[in-house]
Amino acid sequence: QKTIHLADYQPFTHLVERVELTFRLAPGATRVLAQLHLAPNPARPGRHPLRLDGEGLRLVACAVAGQAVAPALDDSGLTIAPEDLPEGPFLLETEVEIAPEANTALEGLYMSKGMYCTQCEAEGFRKITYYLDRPDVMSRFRVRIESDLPVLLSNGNPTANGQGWAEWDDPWPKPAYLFALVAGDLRAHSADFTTASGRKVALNIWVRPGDEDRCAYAMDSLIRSMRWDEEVYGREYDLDVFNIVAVDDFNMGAMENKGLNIFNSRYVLASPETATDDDYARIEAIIAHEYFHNWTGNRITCRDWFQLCLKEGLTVFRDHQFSGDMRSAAVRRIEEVVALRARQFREDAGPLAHPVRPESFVEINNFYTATVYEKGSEVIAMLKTLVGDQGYKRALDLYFDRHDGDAATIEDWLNVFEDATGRDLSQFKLWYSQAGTPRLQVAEDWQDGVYTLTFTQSTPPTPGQPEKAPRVIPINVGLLNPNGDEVVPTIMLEMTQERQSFRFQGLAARPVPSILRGFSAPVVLEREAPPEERAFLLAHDTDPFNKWEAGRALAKDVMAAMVLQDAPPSPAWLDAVAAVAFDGGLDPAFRALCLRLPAEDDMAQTIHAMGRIPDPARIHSARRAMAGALAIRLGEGLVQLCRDLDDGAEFSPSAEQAGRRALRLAALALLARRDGGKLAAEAFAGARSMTEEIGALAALLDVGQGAAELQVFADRWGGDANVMDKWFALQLALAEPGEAAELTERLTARADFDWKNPNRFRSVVGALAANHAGFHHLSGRGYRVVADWLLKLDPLNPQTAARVSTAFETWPRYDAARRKLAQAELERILAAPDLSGDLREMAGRMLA
Ligand code: B3K
Ligand code: ZN
Repeated sequence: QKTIHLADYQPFTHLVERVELTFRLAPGATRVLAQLHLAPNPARPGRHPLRLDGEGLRLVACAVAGQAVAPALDDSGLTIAPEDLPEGPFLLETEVEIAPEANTALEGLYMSKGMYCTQCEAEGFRKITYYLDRPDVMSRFRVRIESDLPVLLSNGNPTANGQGWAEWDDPWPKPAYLFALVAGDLRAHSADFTTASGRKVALNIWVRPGDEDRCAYAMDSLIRSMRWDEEVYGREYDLDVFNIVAVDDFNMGAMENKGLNIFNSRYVLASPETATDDDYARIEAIIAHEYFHNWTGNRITCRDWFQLCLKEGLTVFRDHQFSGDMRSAAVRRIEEVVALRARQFREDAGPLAHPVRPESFVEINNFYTATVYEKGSEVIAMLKTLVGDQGYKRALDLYFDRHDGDAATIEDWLNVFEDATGRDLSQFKLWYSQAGTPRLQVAEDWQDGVYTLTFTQSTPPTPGQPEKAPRVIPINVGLLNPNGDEVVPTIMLEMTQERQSFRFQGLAARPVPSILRGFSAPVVLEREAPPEERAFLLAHDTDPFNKWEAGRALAKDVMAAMVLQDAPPSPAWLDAVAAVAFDGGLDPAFRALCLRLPAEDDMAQTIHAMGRIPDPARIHSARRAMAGALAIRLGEGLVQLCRDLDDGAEFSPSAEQAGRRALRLAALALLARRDGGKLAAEAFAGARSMTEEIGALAALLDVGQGAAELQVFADRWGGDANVMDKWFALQLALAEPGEAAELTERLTARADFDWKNPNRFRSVVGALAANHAGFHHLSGRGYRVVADWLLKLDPLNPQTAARVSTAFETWPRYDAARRKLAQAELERILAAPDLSGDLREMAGRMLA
């Protein structure tokens, strides 16, 4: 298998002026007729053969300028010799046959429950027809679909249709990865939208019959996204229709195909009875994300796949801004950082660490990572902090002006910022090329009324990058008086050197610093502080992120001391949490976040960063003990809290109500530790929403109860795959460490464990891998069961197998016994005959 390098980029030999495609759909034998209007690319002078990508296609016919030719065929495409090509522009016609019903990889054209659908990003179009399947080759597509199915969709605007056929025309040139086609017996939930300049757009969400009444929230999110992009970025929608299709078998969340977004049904369908508040928030965010791609990704796309963060980092940043505007910005920011640490910091600390813009890859699908997406977004957030809101706005206006219609690069992106703001971003660019999470150490000095903060930055080695240069780090800092008043409101300190001091004058007393407010840079702040100071900031910090962060740091200090020194849960921490939990002046969603204990995997990462070896079993017991101590400390107040928060109001998915439910369920879970789950059982029986139903069930399972409720839940929801995924995942998330692997074996033996469905596979195998103490159990069974299932899925769906395999990425941080067990499983995977390139690359990198 070949490694592709960024440094080898060359424009393609040919340009595609127009593409006409005809699909004659049939499950076992679909015919695809392609007419490509090609021309030599002036950027590549000389005569070149024509190389087209193609995989798993049966070539039926091929003609150049009307003359049949016999191209050279191989596993990855076809080549037509220069002598067989005219000198100027010419028409290439091909006809191929493919079998969508046999496509289990869910890439290219495949079938899901009788419906045809496509997934082309990154390199799926080559499984549909022979083509120049790379993002810098952009063309106008016209599509004709022939099928008896009632709904036939493709990109762009509908132009004509009749009995058994439909035609679509996309006026916007696009790379093949944005191509989409859907055919099925579908129903629409429709609405209209009028853009700022008066264009009428028909909006449709297409679902299976019976699901129409679960689309309202997705539609509402879409309309709000469209308005927001006009108001905040001045970006209007550019077609007459915008279609979204929900499909049950999908390898990821959703896909931004031009004018025809395709979604995993779990990120579209929602009703109070079936979707949790988290589901609602995620639907809103993903609908927005895919919609925002219309400008950041589609109108301006990537030159090559190394530039993936150009569209993904920016679009994640935009969907974060949007969610922050729609909901509590503070709560959203905390949730973003929790997710960033759980996924991206974890990736950055292990064998899969790579820069936001990688320099080489084997399988590009393996690089749709937390680093490209989430760290890519954080890098843009820093850029905005550094150039200011006005500078950011000028730069983005220039970006859209200058690059509309382009396949652009990170260099283009940074040039726009340099030109719009006059800043030199050469050092900043290191954020794109250096992997690893910087560590930031802080020293303080207080003398003669001058307070000095001295920062030192360093980044641990990552694969292929032993040495790192100092980066630009925007550090937002505020200072508080010992009485809790803010004496210096947030200012940005711009760190550019390895070690740098910043002075504050005119202070009456030694201040308490609040450092890295709003999490202004994706770094690990290594600053030891006494519990009193953390508790002080939790009580007084005016920055909501750092207020939460102080509580989180305190909880981690406590957990680390319990794990490493057998210390008891500290009263200082218990008091501090109690104060927040019962502070009616604070947002309930914020209080709920403060009650959440650090995750076990996150704790393992922290302990490892302290230079110690994490013991999953000890971390698990410590976390349990912390919850138990908290339940005792909060006492009867919890009952009152549950009562106060249950106001009987009619369900709304609003952030306010969701926050109240979150706090109530957090209290309920703690109470279960005191009353053995009595109140939780009542809450389950009286649940009026899926949030309450699953929340109460979680509280029960967490204290070893809930067997009867599990059965009730399965009887009630057995016919709803999206809801049942929660049932599978929850049991595994809360399984005892020694029982998780065995439970997985029981659940995977069930008839409804449809392992070829990625959602179900992730809800079970992925959930076992996410049960920290269960997966890393010393018996080695967790590792073995996950590896067995990866090997079973790989031949059918390598993309999802490779994705779930990242469960193993943390193996080097554990003790010798666990390392040996995990390594043996990775070696077993690597040795499997006919292993996919996807999984081979992942296992290989994890073992390197
Ligand atoms: N761009 C797609 C992801 C494609 C993943 C290909 N393996 C969804 C998104 O980021 O919006
Ligand atoms: Zn995206």
